[in-house]
Amino acid sequence: MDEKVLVTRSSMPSFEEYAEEIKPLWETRWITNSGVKHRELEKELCRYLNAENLNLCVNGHQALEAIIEVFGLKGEAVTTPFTFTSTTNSIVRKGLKPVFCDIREDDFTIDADKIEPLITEKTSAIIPVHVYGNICQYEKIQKIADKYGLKVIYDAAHAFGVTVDGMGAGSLGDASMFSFHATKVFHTIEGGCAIFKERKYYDRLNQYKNFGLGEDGEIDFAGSNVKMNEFAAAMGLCNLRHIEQSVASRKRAVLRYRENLENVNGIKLNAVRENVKSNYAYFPIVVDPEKFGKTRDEVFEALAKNNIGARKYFYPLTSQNKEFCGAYPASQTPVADKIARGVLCLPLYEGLSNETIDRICGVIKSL
Ligand code: T4K
Repeated sequence: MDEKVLVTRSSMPSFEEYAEEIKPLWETRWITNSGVKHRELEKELCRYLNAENLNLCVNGHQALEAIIEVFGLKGEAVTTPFTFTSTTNSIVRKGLKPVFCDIREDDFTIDADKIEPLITEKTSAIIPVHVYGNICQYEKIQKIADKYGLKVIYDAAHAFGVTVDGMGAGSLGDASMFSFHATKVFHTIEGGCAIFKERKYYDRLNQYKNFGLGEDGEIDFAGSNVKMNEFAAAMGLCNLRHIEQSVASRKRAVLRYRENLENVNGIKLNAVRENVKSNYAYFPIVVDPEKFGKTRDEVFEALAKNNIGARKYFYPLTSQNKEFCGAYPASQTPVADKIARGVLCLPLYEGLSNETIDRICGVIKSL
């Protein structure tokens, strides 16, 4: 049996590099609460992403909840059901009602042309997702938000380092959340950040992520604990030194996949946009059973039999989460429903060899 291939594999610095980075922590014993590594990583990330007001958090999910909290949002948020459940969970956990909007057929992001009819007097935000690093129709979304006075918060968990029209993904909307989870293009083991358009929210999150503690030692509001620790920040500093090489390796892998699968009838690939610089975070395919002759699940099973761990990111739709008790029939978002039934993310990570990619594609083509 061939060696097992998983959907992704964490990029790692050398053990020596990481050991060197964390060595000073044994001298200072300052290992959390906005220490030296935390401050350095914030600065380095601002430089790399050409961003301001970037606030490190314990993970991406908590960063998203924190953004909703510091904006003081209430009521309803228009969002996508085609995402990891974190997006929807954040909305629900912060006491808002998610209102699910359909997605676009070619890049799987929220369909901006379908947002406006979903807005009511209770709507306070639009929370789209740059799914797989595909950038949403940001100009159309902003226009709608401006017209109705809504906040725009991007779930940019997949969009680290992605640029659109020469701008970093983090410069869009009122705020963006990035995930630095172990499975992401850039990681801090667990971690994430919020990037705000306005400085005052960066300051507010600083306080929120440390229990609401003010400079005078008083608790100004009931904050939480969303701080990134020094070992995580140190991992980020190491990984950031190698990010270009890591993305280049992913790019090579994606081009190899495309060469293999571009002309297979019934297999649809992610749309490529001229104005977007990708980070090659995921390699989704969408199986059309009528044209391909097999269902997505049959492709998944065939890969599994060959020790290849593809994943059904993102199936089922988050609107089908049990807590909603069927309140959002999938037929209300028909494109999202169709894509979720056909999508499969193939293995993709730094160092994935061309031979392995050919083997994966060989299994698919043999069907
Ligand atoms: N919004 C979106 C759109 C997201 O995709 C996510 C996270 C978030 C928000 C929330 O951000 P965070 O709070 O996580 O920062 C994974 C990740 O846990 C999750 O971060 C990610 N999205 C989601 C898409 O995938 P699982 O349950 O599929 O991961 P798991 O443990 O099955 O790992 C997948 C593969 O990754 C493994 O087969 C091997 C590899 N792996 C995994 C781990 C944990 C490694 O190589 N190293 C590791 O340490 O959720």
